[in-house]
Amino acid sequence: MWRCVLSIAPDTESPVLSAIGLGGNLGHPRQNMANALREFDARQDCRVRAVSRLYRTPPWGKTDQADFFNSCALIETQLAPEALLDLCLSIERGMKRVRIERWGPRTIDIDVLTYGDREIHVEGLDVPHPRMVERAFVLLPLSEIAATMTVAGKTVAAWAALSDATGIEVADDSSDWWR
Ligand code: PH2
Ligand code: MG
Ligand code: MG
Repeated sequence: MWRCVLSIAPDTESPVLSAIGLGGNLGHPRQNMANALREFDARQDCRVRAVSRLYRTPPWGKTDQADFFNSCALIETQLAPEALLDLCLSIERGMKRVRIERWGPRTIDIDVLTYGDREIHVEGLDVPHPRMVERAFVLLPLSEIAATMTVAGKTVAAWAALSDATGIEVADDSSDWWR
C-alpha cells in the first residue's frame, strides 16, 4: 500500500506563496510589468494569485531619474527560491534590462521580496528583501495584497504606515491592469 502511495506522489515541492516586487522607469515599464506577470502566470510551476494596483512613484535612492511604475504580486510557485530568482532575472533579460548603475533607470526590475516565511541568504538572493521595509513603493502595493504578512517583526501594513509615501500615486485603479 505504501509503495503504491509513494509511486503516485508528485515529484514536486508543495507550492509556496512568494511576494514579488515589480518596477521600471525606462521604455515601456507598464507593458513590461504586465508582460512579466503574464509570463509567470503562463508557466505550469507558477500561478499569479494576487496583483496590486499600479503605482507611480518618485525615484528612491538615486533621485535624478524619471518616476517609476511599481506593483507587487503574490505568486504561488513550485520553484525553489534560487530557481524563482533565475526566472525573474531571465524575464528581465528578455525585456532588454541592462545593468548600468545601482538604483539607476531600468526597463524592468523583478525582486523576490518574500518566499513563504523562509529566510534565505545565498549568493545574489536575500529574502525577505533587506530594503523592502523602508520602501513605500514596495509597502503600499504589497499592503493591498498581503497586509497581515509579517516581515522583520511587523506586518506589511504596519511598515507601510511608517513609510514615507510622499509623491506616490495610484496610476491604475484596477488590479487587472496587467491582463
Ligand atoms: N527601484 C530601485 C531604486 N529606486 N525607486 C522607485 N520609486 N521604484 C523602484 O522600483 C526603485 C526605486 C532599485 O531596485
Ligand atoms: Mg529592486
Ligand atoms: Mg532587482
